[in-house]
Amino acid sequence: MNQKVEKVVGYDVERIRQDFPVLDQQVHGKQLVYLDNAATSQKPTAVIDSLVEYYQNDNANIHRGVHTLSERATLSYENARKTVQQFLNASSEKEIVFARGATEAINLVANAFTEKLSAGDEVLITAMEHHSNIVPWQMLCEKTGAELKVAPINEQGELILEEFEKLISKNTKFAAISHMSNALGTINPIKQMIELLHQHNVPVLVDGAQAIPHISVDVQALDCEFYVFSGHKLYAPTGIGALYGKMEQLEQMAPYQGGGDMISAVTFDKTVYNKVPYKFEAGTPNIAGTIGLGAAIDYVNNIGIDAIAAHEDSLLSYATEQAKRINKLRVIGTAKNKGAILSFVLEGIHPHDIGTMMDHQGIAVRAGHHCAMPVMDFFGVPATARASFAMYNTHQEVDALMAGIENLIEMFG
Ligand code: C6P
Repeated sequence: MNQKVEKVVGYDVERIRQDFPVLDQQVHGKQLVYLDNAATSQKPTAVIDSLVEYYQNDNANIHRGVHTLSERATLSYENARKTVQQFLNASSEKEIVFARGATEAINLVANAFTEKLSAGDEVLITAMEHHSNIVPWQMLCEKTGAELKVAPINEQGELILEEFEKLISKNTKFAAISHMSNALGTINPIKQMIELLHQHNVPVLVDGAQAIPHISVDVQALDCEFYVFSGHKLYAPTGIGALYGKMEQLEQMAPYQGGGDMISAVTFDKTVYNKVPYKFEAGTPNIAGTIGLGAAIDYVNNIGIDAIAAHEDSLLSYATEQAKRINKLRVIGTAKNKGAILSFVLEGIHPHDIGTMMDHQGIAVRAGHHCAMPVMDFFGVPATARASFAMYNTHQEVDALMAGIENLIEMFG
């Protein structure tokens, strides 16, 4: 490894790796190098144990039974809500709604705004959004006659803030912006963007799916109306995520789905809905997943999100420097403010072949459009290969990635 690389003092990555049993395996006869963390991250033993413990000792439905197991399950579930509240620095745990993930949380909000928008209104997004933060707003526009406006990006993959500002008008009734792009790694100046939107009283949803494992989030300081994320990118199980919403917004919003637990009284004539947040949590939720999310946040807090971010920044800088040495490699997404994602293409090799051939060397990267087809169109590529780093990745793994890429280039001539 290049000796000049700066490592974060006191960050014991080898110790952390021991908490992730899945990392200790061979793939195609090679030590696994897992660099697909933006798709989903691996789970520490503490999270896996929390699921086993719940199913072995406490499994019961919540908010329904008076028996001991149900009380224990309810307590653990509601404790996880408090953990999420503190993690986001929301002012109340009632502002945390559990959902399947970022996608469901965005759809929940878009669905509620159907009642509030009409023809002539506009919804503002950016050109770097994931499909999950495009399609629900397109669907909302189709239903209401509103128009979708898209703020452009530059060749580095950064939002052009002046153009974003120009698109905000008295017609703008909602904005949905990503905190960090999954295809480019760009971190948006969301505080500034929210301030600009609030000058026109526009409510904002921040898609934090990629930011949440890397950036310390304070929803009160950001002052956003909504913030969404998926647990599975934050070392928690799949199928669980959260929506933060300001209480005054959530109280005005229609429920997303009807069913058990979201009601306080039902007759055939009329249903009275439950209070926020339960109004938005119809049916038996992902109880184990929610408890796992709480355990994942505890685990991250123990290491410290700032220490994790510093380590990942060091990996990204190192990878970016090393990538410059490879002539046939073009990095897609070179924003000044970037999270731990290296998207790239190789001259003469299709990204899907990169993905497959890297796997044969034990290296897991994602290849494809990353559910961000408009970003691919902008850069004129069908797809990219993407290496994305997490708290347990090492500088040696960056070396393995670069060696893997050089092998490919040699193989393909
Ligand atoms: N991006 C990726 O490999 P869900 O699927 O609901 O957990 O997350 C959706 C989502 C929303 N916004 C952003 C910025 C995202 O990156 C994602 C998920 C994964 O990049 C899967 S496509």
